[in-house]
Amino acid sequence: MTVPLSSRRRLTVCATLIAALAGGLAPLTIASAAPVDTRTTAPDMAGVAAALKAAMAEGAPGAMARYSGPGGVEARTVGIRDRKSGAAMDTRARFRIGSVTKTFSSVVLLQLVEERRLKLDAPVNTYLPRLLPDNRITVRHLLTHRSGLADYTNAMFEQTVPGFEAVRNRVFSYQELVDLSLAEPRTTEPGVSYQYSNANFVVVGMLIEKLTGRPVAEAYQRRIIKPLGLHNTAYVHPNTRIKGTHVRGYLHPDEAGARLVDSTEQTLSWAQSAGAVISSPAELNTFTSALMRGRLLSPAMLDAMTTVTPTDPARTRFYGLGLRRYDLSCGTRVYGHTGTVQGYYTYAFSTRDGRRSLAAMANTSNRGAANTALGGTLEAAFCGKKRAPASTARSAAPSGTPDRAPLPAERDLPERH
Ligand code: HEL
Repeated sequence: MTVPLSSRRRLTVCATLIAALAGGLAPLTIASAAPVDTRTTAPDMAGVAAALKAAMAEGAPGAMARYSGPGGVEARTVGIRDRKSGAAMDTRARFRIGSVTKTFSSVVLLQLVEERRLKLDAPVNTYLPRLLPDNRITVRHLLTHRSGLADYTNAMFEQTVPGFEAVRNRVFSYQELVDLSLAEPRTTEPGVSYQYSNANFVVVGMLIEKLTGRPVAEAYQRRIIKPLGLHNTAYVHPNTRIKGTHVRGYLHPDEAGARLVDSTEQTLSWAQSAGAVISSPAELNTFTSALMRGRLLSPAMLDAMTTVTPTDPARTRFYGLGLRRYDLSCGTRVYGHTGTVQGYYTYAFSTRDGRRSLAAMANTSNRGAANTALGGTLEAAFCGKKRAPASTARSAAPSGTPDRAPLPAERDLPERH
């Protein structure tokens, strides 16, 4: 029997609440999937370009954005993608997408759930015996950043450039990364609070490899890259180079006025399934749009993935299963992920119906103001020029926040949300 969509959403919300309560968790506010977005708002591409320029004014050598919607594709570039050659930013160029990789990993794992090869609410140790010191940590806790596994990258990159240079050519095993996390105190009891950690998606990678018996690269290839016909998207770990036309990444040192560090070549082994995918703006549009259109997951799994809880006090940001939701000032909800790896900031989001998508990147990092400015592309692209009626705008925007204020980037907030 087919369950109507609205009932399925109610069921998902109820099931999640029951699971949370049964697990003895702190009560959570569960926000269900957004209704299908039928707006046809045209993107404000001048606003998108202004946000890109603002990212440059904040220290990015270049930036670009590509929007795809019912009216077609629009792209904007500013600045350069290579400081040595002076080559202009180019929307055909590949770059490192950082934690947008987490959405790829989540899709693969949720497909394995669909295939009944694992259960979301089963302990991780069921599949990876004795890996974690707590049998209460479930697969869902990993995907929602509620496991309490410490983020070993905070210590690793406490000093930005020395931290990066110490790992840029290193190849870690998954176990070594888990050990780094377990050497630190856990940040929450399982399931109790959202504490973003790369360690969660390292364990997701281990689960994928254990259950498929193959490297994660093959899983991304077989389950996402090939079916969607992506030719510029790859998981190349531990190779350090980005093949083909690509954007070079420039890391800001902590010391004011110090020269930018070209951080393009690195193993990304410190992140692997938490952050090592390379892609392009068009292919990120294709990926987030296909995901939201249900081309990668069943309706039930997509409902699970888009069932979110708030991560910030203003309640404009949410996290589902390896997926963020941002509620924009015009009332539009967008789903996707952000990414920060040395030299690259990325945003890749789509509306819930997958009809509109935006990918934006700037070739710098450790410069929060540039990332926040880049985030302004979301408001411009999805809210367009027209202001929403006051009542809608007020209900979605945090009080006192102007309609078009860019959302601050996650690491620019005083606490990590
Ligand atoms: S951090 C985030 C972002 N995620 C997480 C992951 C990713 N990236 C990292 O963990 C890299 C952190 C170091 C980045 C480095 C820089 O700016 O290049 N910073 C420093 O070294 C600071 N000392 C939550 C922001 C996400 O958006 O999900 O990507």
